[in-house]
Amino acid sequence: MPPEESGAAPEGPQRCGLIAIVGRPNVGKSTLLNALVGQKVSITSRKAQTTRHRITGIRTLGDTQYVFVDTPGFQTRHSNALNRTLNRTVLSSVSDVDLVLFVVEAGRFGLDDAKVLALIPPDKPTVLVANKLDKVVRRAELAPWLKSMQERHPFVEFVPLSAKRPDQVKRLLEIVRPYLPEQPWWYEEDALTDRSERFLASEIVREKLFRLTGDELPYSSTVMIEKFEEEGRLRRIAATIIVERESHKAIVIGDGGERLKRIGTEARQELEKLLDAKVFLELWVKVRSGWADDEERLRSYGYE
Ligand SMILES: Nc1nc2c(ncn2[C@@H]2O[C@H](COP(=O)(O)OP(=O)(O)OP(=O)(O)O)[C@@H](O)[C@H]2O)c(=O)[nH]1
Ligand SMILES: [Mg+2]
Repeated sequence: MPPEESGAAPEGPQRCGLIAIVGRPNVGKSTLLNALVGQKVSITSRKAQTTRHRITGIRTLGDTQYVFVDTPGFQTRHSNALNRTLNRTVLSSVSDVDLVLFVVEAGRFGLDDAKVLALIPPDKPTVLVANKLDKVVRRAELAPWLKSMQERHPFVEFVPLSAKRPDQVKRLLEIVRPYLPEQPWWYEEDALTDRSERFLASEIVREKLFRLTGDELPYSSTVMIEKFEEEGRLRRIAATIIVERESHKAIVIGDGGERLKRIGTEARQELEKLLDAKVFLELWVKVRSGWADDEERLRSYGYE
């Protein structure tokens, strides 16, 4: 598309590239993605293993279109079919990108981090993003830690930041830009994600489920959209929350249905903002034991 038609800066050619965001669970990859895109496209929570899918987030600034790929935190602890699937997603994301953002918590590098780093080919340009800088109390210890990180991998840049600080995230965008090749943009200038509204709906319900059940509910719960109907600016959505045990079902429903109601209300409010539409949301809870270790079922639930 010629620049004059796409609204790009007319002076030069367009830049566009793929950037993978990888790291162990819970380091803040999805929070960073949302900050880089400037909109929530990937769900986040205190629970490890929140992200289950490869999610694309797009940001177009000046002549550059950044196409970020959020990935599930790489799993090393349990080997069930779900985790094997998540790990395949991470591996396939790293192979064909222009740049990798390897995310760790500032000042920390454990075995889980090392296992992920070992998967990144040394010749793939990789930026070390030391996130959660706001939580580092002893700033003086950060310089020697960064130096030790230099010895672990040929990183092309070192960026300590907090994903919750927009000014610091903007700097990261500037650092990334030169690594993206000159080529025409792949998406419309205002595109935010390649995911469908239906997918976003299931993710938002899953986020509220995770956030409102705290540590009581094991991570192996999922959400299936049974109905997604568009009538002008109205969306009629029915979703089923799938859990592994009767006891989990009771947790999700809560006393007198209170918790399920809250999950529904919070998900609906957020979806109305995200989709810019009125939303009717129906929620159901079903028990299906062993789904997280059943390859065939995983595929039917949309895991690649
Ligand atoms: N203090 C602080 N907390 C952060 C920062 N970035 C993320 N968090 C928190 O860290 C937790 C995990 O964030 P996520 O973005 O879901 O982490 P993730 O790496 O995507 O996790 P998985 O998808 O499970 O692999 C959430 O509670 C975030 O609010 C940060 O810069 N500072
Ligand atoms: Mg995530």
